Amino acid sequence: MTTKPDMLAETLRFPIGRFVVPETITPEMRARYIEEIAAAPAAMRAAVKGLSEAQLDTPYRPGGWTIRQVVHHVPDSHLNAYVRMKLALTEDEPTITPYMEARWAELPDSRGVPVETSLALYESMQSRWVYIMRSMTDAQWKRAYMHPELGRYPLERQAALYAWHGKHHVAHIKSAT
Ligand code: NI
Repeated sequence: MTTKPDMLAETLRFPIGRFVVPETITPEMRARYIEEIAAAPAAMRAAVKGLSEAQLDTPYRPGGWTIRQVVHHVPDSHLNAYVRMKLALTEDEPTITPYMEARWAELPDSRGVPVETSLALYESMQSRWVYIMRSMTDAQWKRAYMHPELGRYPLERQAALYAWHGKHHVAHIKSAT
C-alpha cells in the first residue's frame, strides 16, 4: 500500500514514470527512440535557458541533485552508453563496466563546470551516436553487451532506455523551474 507522500516523492523522482522494458521492439519503435535521443540535447538546452547560477545550483527535488549535476550527469551517462554500443557492435557480447553515477555526480566537474560545457558535449557526442544508430541493420540491433547486474542487454533495448533517460532528466529540470 503506497501512502500519499510516497507517491509525491515517486512523481518528483520519476516525472515521466520509471523505465519499462518493452516486450517487443519493432523497427518503428527503434526509429522513434533514435529521434527522441537526437532531440534530447536541444530540449535540455531549452530547459536550462535563462536559469541563474543560483538556480543551477539548487536541487531539482528535495534530496536530489542540483540542476547543474543533472546537466553534467546526462552526457556522462550517454557517453557510457555510446561506448557500450560501440563495444557491442565490434566485439562478441563484451562485458561492460558499470559506473557509480552517484559518485560521478559528486566529482568536482559535476559541481563546478559551466552547464554549457556539458550541453556542447551532449550535442557533439550524441550526433555521432545517432549517426551510428541511423545506419544500423536489424542484425546489429539484436547484438548485445553483457551487463554484470542486468545480464545480456540488446542494443535495441539500450536505445529504448536512453530515449527514456534523456526525457526523464529534462522533465526533472522542467519540474524544478
Ligand atoms: Ni540518470
